[in-house]
Amino acid sequence: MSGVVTVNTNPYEGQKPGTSGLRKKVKVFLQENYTENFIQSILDANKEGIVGSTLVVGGDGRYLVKEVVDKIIKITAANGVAKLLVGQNGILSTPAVSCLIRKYKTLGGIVLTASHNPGGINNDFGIKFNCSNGGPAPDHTTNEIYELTTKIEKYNIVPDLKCAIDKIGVQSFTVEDHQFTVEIVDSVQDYVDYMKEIFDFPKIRSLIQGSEQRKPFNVLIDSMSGVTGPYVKRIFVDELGASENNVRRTVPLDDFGGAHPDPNLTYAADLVAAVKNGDYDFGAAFDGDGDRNMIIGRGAFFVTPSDSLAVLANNLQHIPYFQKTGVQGYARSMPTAAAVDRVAEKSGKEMFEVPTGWKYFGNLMDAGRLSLCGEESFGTGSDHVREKDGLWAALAWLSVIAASGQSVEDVLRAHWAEFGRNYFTRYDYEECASDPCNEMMRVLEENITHPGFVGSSHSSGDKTYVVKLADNFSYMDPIDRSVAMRQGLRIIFEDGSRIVLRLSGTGSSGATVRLYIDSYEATNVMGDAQVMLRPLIDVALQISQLKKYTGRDAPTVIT
Ligand code: VG1
Ligand code: CO
Repeated sequence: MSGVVTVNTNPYEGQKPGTSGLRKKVKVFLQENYTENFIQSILDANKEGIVGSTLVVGGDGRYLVKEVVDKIIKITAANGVAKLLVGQNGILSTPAVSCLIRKYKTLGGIVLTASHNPGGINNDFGIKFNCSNGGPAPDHTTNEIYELTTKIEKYNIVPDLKCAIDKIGVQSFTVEDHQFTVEIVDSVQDYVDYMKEIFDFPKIRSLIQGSEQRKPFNVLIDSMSGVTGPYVKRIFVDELGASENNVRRTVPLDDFGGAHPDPNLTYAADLVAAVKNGDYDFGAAFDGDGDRNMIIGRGAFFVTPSDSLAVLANNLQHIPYFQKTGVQGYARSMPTAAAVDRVAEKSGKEMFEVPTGWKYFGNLMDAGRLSLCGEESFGTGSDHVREKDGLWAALAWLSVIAASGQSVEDVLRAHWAEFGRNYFTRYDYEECASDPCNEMMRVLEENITHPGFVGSSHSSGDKTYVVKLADNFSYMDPIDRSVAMRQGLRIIFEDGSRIVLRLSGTGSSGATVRLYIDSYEATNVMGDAQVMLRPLIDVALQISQLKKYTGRDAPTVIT
């Protein structure tokens, strides 16, 4: 029998969850009681349901995950939780956590990840709470958690409870007068079973292996040393018959091999090079926790996430899951280009525009109004879970290709020919000084909301843009009527082109400025996005005075 100890503690400043959980440097989490305070606050925010509940716990394998899993086991035991489902060695991808919460109908889950942020002792760690629908906690819950962290005085822990998280199976403990059970589960099994229900695996298998009519479709799948490695091996190699040469970086490393586990053209440049120079038909990469995806075709033809969403929206009939459930509406985050809106219009489906962050999609899915959604930040997913899902997106693309018989590039060309093209680019200025960036946003908001800004003209080269609307985006959730204010500055021009600026809410230090640019062309669809958008980028840099405030001549990452 183990005893509960109540430990006195003091609040830490700054435990406010951002776009997706609390993310800080590992060394911040290592401060005395820092992590304990936050976990106790998560449990306290769920006070009503916590005693006797079941929770899912897992993370992306980064530095500190195992230690924090151990703390969570000891703290939840002391707070009356009845059972934990923990991924073996603490490993669970973010979509797999969502899958487990929903399948086993638990109260929620705790996800240990800083997602696409680098890992290792000198980099980032993160903790996120997901609710019983499997999705990230909504703002009112994260605000409550934060409020609790500012006042916390004690936490409960069972310090001498010893649980082996490397052994699959059930371990039971008597904690004072209650039973506490930890079930260590295979990290991938439930998720893989679910993917086999959603997709036609035999069909994707025959695409990859080839058939009498078609030569093998050669894929290169890159886990970027993140959590998806074991999932990729099980799905692509064991189930779909790809070879070991078709997968790379599939061993999760606690520092992601020193790389930035973010699947974009900059941080996944070596995948892009391998596909460009090799005989590959398809490349995909996922981020540290497995919720993001990047899709490229033969010759490293790049599919923007906004286009990816639109193409999938237009092709859901090829996926068995949607044949069963039907397709309700679509949604995208505000900065995401509006390509999917055109598909919604054609098919007469509802279309929603929500703030940045996956938590804003959950209510719409729970209400049965949303089937497919995405963000420009390499996030795509459906109502099969309540997180974006990188592997799901790759399997969805392979389903479309298996059905159409076309290459990735041909699928896109056909899409643009039918719908026109939303050219899109995003400039990230990472780790700038915070104060000048805040000042830039303040001044910009003042300028663009000033009477007279609407109707003003802005020129670069031979292009002139006239402002139609400018604001700081706010959103009212159609289901619970909650309001999210100040979600990004947007300037919309008369021809429909857009400039959006916001500060990142996932960084762990300094400020990251994100500048999003998009513009629609009905017929001129084969241009180079950077060339097509250059005048609009120049206008954005003029209006925002970004160079002056950040001191940066060029962005860190261009997508
Ligand atoms: C970024 C993206 C956002 C995404 C979030 C979490 O947020 O822009 O679209 O939902 O990361 O993704 P921000 O606030 O830094 O712009 V993940 O894969 O890091 O959980
Ligand atoms: Co992620």
